[in-house]
Amino acid sequence: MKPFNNRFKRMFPLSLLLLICLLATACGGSIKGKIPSEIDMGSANHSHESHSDHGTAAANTISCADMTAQPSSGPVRTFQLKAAKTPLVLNNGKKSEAWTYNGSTPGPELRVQEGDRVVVNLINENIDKGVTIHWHGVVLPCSQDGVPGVTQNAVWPGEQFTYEFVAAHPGTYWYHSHQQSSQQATMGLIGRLIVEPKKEAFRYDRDYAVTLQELNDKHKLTNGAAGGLKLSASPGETVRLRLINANNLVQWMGVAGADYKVISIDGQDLNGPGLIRGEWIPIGGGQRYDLLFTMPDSGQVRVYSKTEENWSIALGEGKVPENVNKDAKSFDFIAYGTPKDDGISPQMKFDRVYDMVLGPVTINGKSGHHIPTFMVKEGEWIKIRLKHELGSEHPMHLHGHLFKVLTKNGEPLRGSPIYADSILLFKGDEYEIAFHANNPGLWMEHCHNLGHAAAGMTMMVNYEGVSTPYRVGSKSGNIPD
Ligand SMILES: [Cu+2]
Repeated sequence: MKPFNNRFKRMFPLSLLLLICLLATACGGSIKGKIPSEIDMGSANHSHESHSDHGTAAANTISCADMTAQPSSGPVRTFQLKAAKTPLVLNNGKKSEAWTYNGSTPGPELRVQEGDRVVVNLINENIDKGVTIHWHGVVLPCSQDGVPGVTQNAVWPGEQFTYEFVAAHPGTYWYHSHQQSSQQATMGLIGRLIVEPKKEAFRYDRDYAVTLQELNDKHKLTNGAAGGLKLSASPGETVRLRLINANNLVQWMGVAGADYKVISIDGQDLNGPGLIRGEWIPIGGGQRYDLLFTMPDSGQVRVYSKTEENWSIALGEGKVPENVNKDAKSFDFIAYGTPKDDGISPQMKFDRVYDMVLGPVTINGKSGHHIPTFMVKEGEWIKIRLKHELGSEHPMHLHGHLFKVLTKNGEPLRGSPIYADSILLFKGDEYEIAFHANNPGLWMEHCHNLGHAAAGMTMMVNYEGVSTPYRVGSKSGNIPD
């Protein structure tokens, strides 16, 4: 915690910043109000409205719509998700408007095995503005990514769309509508996707996945429950707790009553994670952290947010453990776990290097479709240097790939390799990340504070030679914030 006078000195710039953010958000709103009629997100420069032949792929390109799941030999798991307006009565008796998949928010937890072929039939019953499903963090073919106006058209009331992909990477994922997602995720169109591994790297007796969400900007829910969640666990049992932050803002999560390990970030296992005592874990919007701990003899472990007492999970019965020290340090993966050489290093040669300079709601000083696309070619190694210059936290999320974190604030990572689909930047932070361009398509990269995304903090990483028949804009109604 900063001394008070220090905090006081920061008040003025802070309020100024707040004003800038409010103005930027308001401008974002009006940009959205005047959204261009038709934008081709598949072109290298989509700063101007497209006048190309609608629906035809340009010469010598492959359409994203034709990039579908390869044949696979694993079992097929079929689900149906129906999006509908649902008046909810929460467990605390309060009523809330909600938009749900299958009548609840979060929607059903989909649990599959690594290698399974996942088939999900989405039906839109009555969400007027259209819906999609984006499989957050899952590496899948372009046509299955659920981005309206890029990989498909929004699914309108009475329509349906079937998603199909192979769950190749085990881990903790989630799904949400990517049509006007800042509104639709908040209204409840979210759910969990857990891909269980064929061979488990860690041993545990209990496996729980928990979604933190703020429904309708009012109700802080933990797996849909207001006022916290209770889960069973007995002394001596080992628990894997998969935390999913489906909220826009960073949550600082603490574990009271047990030492713990961070075994996975964004669904990707860490190598040789060590025991942690205290420490607040900053989980950015859209990010997932899996924790592993053994239940103490005293009976209870409490995992909870530093700032929101309703985001709290009590595991087991017995004596309530002492809280984590409010001033305890933050978890940092820079030196956590054991190094493992995978051949990807800050020193290696990259085919292309791109910069992303983040402002309050801008990338490289620009907004939305005016942000120049990062073009890549299949087979290349790409490095992105991110720098957060101004504004609140930005959890930057890349679709269709897992990237590796190379450096943080100029220093190479010294612990476990970190692979992720999002990187959380606080003001002043700099990261270098790298990915192999091995999944041709048209991929969004955006802030997962979805309010920031709606205000323009969203851009494209496009492969050369890939086009889309779909269009973003007022004409199609596809609005993929
Ligand atoms: Cu942001």
